[in-house]
Amino acid sequence: MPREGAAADSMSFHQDKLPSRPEIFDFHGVSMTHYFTDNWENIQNFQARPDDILIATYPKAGTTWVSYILDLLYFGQTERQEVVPIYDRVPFLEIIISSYSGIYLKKLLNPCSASMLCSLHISTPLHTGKDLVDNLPTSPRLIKTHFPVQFVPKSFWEQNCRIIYVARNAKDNAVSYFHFDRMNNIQPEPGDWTDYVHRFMGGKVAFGSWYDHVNGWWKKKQTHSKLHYMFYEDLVEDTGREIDKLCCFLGLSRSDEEKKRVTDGVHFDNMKKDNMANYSTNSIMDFKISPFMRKGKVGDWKNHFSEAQSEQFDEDYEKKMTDVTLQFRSEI
Ligand code: PPS
Repeated sequence: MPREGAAADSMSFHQDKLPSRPEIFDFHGVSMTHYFTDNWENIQNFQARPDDILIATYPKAGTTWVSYILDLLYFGQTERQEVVPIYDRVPFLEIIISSYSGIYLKKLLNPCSASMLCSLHISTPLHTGKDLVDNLPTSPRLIKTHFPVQFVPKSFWEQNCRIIYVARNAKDNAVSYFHFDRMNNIQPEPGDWTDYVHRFMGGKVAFGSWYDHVNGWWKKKQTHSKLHYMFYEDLVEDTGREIDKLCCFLGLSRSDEEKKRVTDGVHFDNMKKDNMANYSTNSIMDFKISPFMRKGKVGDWKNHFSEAQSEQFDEDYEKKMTDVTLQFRSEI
């Protein structure tokens, strides 16, 4: 359970001061940090709307990519894309950090973006992902979560919302998460790579076990028909094909030309140089350590895992991933 006073801690740092690294603790059986549990009651009581779309992932599985695809499919390339970062267009529901959004919004408050934000009815400062969702001017609302399936607020199920789950092979996911934890000041200290692999295998990272996460959501797909389960590797292999599937799932008819525009717009190289997609406006991340848009590849794990680590990982994987209907590709 969360430490007492954790909420107060999280609210206590100033906009210009970096927060200290949080500790991992057990929260209802899942490793979490207080940044994602301090707003628990409010999140559990969150009122979803029937047309809300939830983008659910284990961290580093392709959330931003799919968020950007959906944002473009629904709202096209507008001025909004030029001034509002993706993390404010598709808010991270469970996050709570004092001035988290305030930092972003403050940075955006040049005369042009300030008037844009006003016209979008976005006020500043906003303190939680939920506040951002509640203030979203768009319809549908696109919402991001990293929660394991059992933590999702019940109103999403009651309202029968469409949910898109993105999964990524365990080894690349671990590598991406390791570099993210190195550069993100609100993530726990990752330690060195060897330690990290063990922590990842043991589920001792924020949002818990990758194995439980991907399996939990896979099982849910059997009973919730409005859940589209997709894979990062498929997106890399053929982004256009996956966008077609998304359109089908969402009941969207878009011309080939529009879909091509989206496919091109969300190419890794384009997103990497787009300041509204690449998190460069986010002051809790240190890009000198590692960029958010890092490599965007399948198989980068080969540059990190030693042979012995890979063997040990595979052995452990076989024991945990017993459902043969859920298959990942760690190379394409
Ligand atoms: S987060 O912080 O959990 O929301 O991160 P998330 O967006 O889920 O994952 C970040 C990784 O996704 C890669 N990415 C992409 N790959 C290919 N193409 C595109 N367009 C793309 N956009 C994001 C990003 O580079 C991170 O992976 P790594 O392996 O670290 O490069």
